[in-house]
Amino acid sequence: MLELSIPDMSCGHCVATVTKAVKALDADATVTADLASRSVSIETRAEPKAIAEALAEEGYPASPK
Ligand SMILES: [Cu+2]
Repeated sequence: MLELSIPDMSCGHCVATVTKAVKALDADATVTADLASRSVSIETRAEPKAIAEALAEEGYPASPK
């Protein structure tokens, strides 16, 4: 389980974009977002580094919690 802090994730649209970026790497990934704390829990087999790069590319820099 990957726990990331994504400070720029501020609404449902952001969550959708973040989720889509993760699923593009791993269609079977489970993304659980918590807007209040601007964080996500990701269940995936993709490399954490690849996830972080994909999110940064979408405009949502993430850092480990
Ligand atoms: Cu948003």
